[in-house]
Amino acid sequence: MSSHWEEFFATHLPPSDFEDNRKLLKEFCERQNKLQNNIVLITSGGTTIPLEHNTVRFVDNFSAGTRGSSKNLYRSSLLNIQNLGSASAEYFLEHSYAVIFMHRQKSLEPFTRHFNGQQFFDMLELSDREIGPSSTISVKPDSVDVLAPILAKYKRAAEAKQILYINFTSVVDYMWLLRASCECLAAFEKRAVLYLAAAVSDFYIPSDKMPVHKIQSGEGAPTISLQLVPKILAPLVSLWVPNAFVVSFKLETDENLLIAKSRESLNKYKHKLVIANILQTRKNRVIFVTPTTSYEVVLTREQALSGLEIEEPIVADVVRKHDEFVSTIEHQ
Ligand code: PAZ
Repeated sequence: MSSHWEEFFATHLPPSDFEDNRKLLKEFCERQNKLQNNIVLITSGGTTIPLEHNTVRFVDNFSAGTRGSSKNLYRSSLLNIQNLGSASAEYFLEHSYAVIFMHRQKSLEPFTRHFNGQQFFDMLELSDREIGPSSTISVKPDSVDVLAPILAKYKRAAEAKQILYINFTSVVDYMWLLRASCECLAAFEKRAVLYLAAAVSDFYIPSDKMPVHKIQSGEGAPTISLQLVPKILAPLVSLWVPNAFVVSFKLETDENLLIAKSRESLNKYKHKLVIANILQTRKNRVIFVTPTTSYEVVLTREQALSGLEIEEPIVADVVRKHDEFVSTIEHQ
């Protein structure tokens, strides 16, 4: 009998651009593996579950995508500082990791997350009111200090081909891309970190139970029956990347459940670390839960005002734990 996750893949088609992404992943990983680099897969942003095959309506999971991408260099009005996933990507790059940034389409991305569209335009100056062939665009002198360090880091990562961007929308896209990423990461063995910060739907409507066309309101309020999404950490840890350093995130709204649920997850899937957070305080406080310990990483108000982001100490701690894990294995 096939397991729940095997049945999921057997009954849900991959996204249409799946083969292109698989090729990109393969090329990126082969190159990074030849260079003997450490690598991190960061998942960031929320997954959707469509209510119709021709999707007009869908249910979304909360997540701005900050954790994966962020760097709150300046807490001024110039910068957009939302998103965990995108923040962490910048810090892993600083620790010389190659980064696969697997994110929800249109959620925050590393580097560009610092500027929302209008704020970016406000930093630029146009030479003439009447646009002509000699018109030029420049950065306003008082914005150079803000833009230059981020641009320099972006260019460094791009030129070194140190980061690969892959995007998903639905939970089905996410599952296929996650498995394809793991297929490539397996070769890195202990040098791979999985940093699973995406907010993945727990419930969905299976493909064969979903209407093809838009649900008609004239037919009355629909009764929607959801099923459980397979717990993908189970095959991921035990089969796909058994030698990697796997970190999952746990989001709760009830503080009383946070540690217990994180421990439950560690006991069940046997990965290395759960980073637990509460919805309202996730930008200032997380709890690192390992099989034997739990401790808080907290950002004080002063630190936040001085521009520090919580993802900086989070990533520093994950990197330290990953180093320890690698050296423990080497000494066995
Ligand atoms: O993307 P964001 O910075 O707004 O939020 C990050 C987060 C809360 C989604 C992440 O830290 C997290 O807890 N992810 C796991 C979610 C879950 O338990 O499904």
